[in-house]
Amino acid sequence: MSEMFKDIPKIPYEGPDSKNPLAFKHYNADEKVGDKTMREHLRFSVAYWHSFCGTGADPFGVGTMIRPWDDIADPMEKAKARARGAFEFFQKLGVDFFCFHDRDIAPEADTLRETNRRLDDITALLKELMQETGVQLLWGTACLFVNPRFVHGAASSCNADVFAYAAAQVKKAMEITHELNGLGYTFWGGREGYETLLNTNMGLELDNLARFFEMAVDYKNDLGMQAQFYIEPKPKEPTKHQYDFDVATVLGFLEHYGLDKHFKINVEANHATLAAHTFEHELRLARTRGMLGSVDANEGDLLLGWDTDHLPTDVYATTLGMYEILKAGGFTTGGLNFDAKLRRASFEPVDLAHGHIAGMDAFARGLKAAHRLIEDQALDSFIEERYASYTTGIGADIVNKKVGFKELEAYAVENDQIRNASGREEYLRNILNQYVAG
Ligand code: XUL
Ligand code: CO
Repeated sequence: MSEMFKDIPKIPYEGPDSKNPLAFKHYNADEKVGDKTMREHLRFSVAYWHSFCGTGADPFGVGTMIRPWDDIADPMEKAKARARGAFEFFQKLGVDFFCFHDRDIAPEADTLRETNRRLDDITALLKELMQETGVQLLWGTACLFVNPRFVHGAASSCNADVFAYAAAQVKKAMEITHELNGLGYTFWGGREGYETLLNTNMGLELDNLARFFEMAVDYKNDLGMQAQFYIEPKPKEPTKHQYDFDVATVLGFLEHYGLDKHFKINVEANHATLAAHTFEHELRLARTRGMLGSVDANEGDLLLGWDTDHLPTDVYATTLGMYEILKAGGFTTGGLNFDAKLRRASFEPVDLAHGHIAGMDAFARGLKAAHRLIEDQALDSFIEERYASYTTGIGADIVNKKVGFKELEAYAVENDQIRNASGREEYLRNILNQYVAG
C-alpha cells in the first residue's frame, strides 16, 4: 500500500534531550512506571472525527486542512482512503486505539438503508485494517447532531419520528462497534438539551432520554455485547443547556432512572472547564462514585468560552488528571482518547504528528509525576493528617453514626473553644511544583 503521510515518519522515543521535533521526549511506550508500561497505563486513542474528518472550517471561513485524500471525488473511495490513512497514522504514532462516530467512517446516503449498507462496507475494511495492525477500537458512537433532522435533539427531540430514527442509528452504531470488538460505546448528547424553556417540555425530554438509554441497554443484552457504555457530560454547546451538564448531573440522572449500573462516565477535560470545573474535579467525583470509565483528553483555552479542543500540553493538568486515574486503579476498558483538533492555521498533515506528540508527551510526564506523588504519599499523608479528627473520639462516632444532634450538642457545649489547623495550600503547591518539574 502506498504511503499517504509522506512527511510523517514512524515517531521514535529519543528522550528529554532530543531536539528532533518528530520524536517523543517522554512517552516511551515500553518503559515501566510502577507495575505497568506507559502503553498499558495511558491507552492512547486517536479521534477519527477531528484528525481525519475535521476541515478547519469556522463560522468565518471554510476548511483549510490539507489531507492526502482531498482529490478523491467518489465519497466511498474517499472514505476508504481516509481509513487507510488513519491506520497509517496510528501505526506511525504508535497508538493502540481509535474512536469514531458512524458518520466519520462512512458518508451518509439518501436513505437509511443505503447509509447502513455503506457502513457495513467500511466496517469490513476497518476490520481488515485492525487485524493487520493490531489497533483496537476504544469506543464507537453515533453522530446524532450534524444532520438537520436533529435540529431539536435526538432522543430528547419533540418529534417522535426523530426519536425512532436516532434509535435506529444507535442500534446500527452498536452493531458495528460490536462487530469490531469495540471496548466501549459512548453516548454524548449532541443536541440533547434546549435553547429556551418557552417551547420545551423538560420532564418529557428527560424521561425520553432515559427511555432511550433503557432501550440501548436492552439491545446491548440482545446483541450479547460486552462493551462498556459511557456517558460523556458537557454543559453547553451546541445547545445552550445540555442535559448531561457535568459529572454530578449525569450521576443524578442515572441514579434517578436506575441506570447507573449500566454506565460509566467518559470525562472530557475541555467539557469540565466549560462547566466551570477543573478536569481533576470531574475525574475525582467520577472515581469517588466508582464511575470513572474513560477520558477525552484535550484542553480548552481559558480566554475563550467554547470547546476549543486543543491537543493537551498543560503538565499540571495531566499530572492531576493522571493522579485521579491512577487512584481509580487505572483504566480497564477506557483510555485517553485525543478528542482534540489542530488549530485552523495548522493545516499541513505533519501538524497532526506535532499535535499528538505534544499530547502523548504531556500525559507521559503527567503519569510519571502522578505515580511519584502517590508512591511518596506526598499528598495522601497530609490529607490523612488533616482529617485525623474523624478517626477517634467524637469524629469516629460521627462516621460510625453513633451520635445525633443531641449528643453532638452535649459534646459541643463542653468543647466550644475550637482550634483549626492551616490548610497549607501554598506548601502543597510547592510540593506539586517539585513533582511536575522532576
Ligand atoms: C463534542 C464531543 C464529542 C464526543 C463524541 O464536544 O466531545 O466529539 O466525544 O460524540
Ligand atoms: Co468528547
